[in-house]
Amino acid sequence: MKLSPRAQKVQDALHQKGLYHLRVQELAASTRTAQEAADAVGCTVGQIVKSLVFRGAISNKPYLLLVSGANRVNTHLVEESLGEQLVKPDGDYVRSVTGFAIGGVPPVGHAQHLEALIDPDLLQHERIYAAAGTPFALFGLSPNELLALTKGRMPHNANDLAPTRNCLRGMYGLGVAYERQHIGGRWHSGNCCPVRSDSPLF
Ligand code: 5CA
Repeated sequence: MKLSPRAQKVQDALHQKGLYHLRVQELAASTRTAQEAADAVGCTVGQIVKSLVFRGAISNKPYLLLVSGANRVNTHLVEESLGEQLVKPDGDYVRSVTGFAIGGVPPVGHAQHLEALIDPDLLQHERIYAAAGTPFALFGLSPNELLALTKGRMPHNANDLAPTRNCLRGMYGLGVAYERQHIGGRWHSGNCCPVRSDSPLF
């Protein structure tokens, strides 16, 4: 079926990035909120990628926070990681930097470049779902594809490690951090160790 113009824009952006197998789906049910999106595709809310736009108070630049639908952003910790305070912008700002209205903001295909930060909790799922331009559109992808599409970085631990061996600690509930290593373009499982049960930034 023919996609609506906003959803088609996201599909085109996926094609431009060479990910031809990723397909935007327009649904009859609302995907405006993470819970509605999860209900519409039949996944858990943690598998929904929230695409949240913030503005740097000093740099004035927009940041894209890609957050699991199960989590809330700890803005103080993100501010510490970025080195500047964040302002939650209004809908007009979100539309001007992304080209999309709140409720349908996708992780790709924006009007301008947005530096992206990714919630490590998204990496624990095989398949995740992100908004695709409208409050009725989504596309499914793997966490690695989200990393590749957005060039997003994990806002903790990943920074100071060599690019060929990026380690990160995703939080896997029950106070256990599961260490993974990114080697040669693939994620490898590492050791399990007990740590704080709250995710550092999200
Ligand atoms: N389609 C769904 C699931 S992918 C979606 O877009 N969810 S979302 O979480 O990425 O986008 C909605 C988010 O936009 C809300 O969580 C909230 O952080 C933000 N938002 C909602 N209303 C406003 C507003 N008036 N001003 C600024 N941000 C808002």
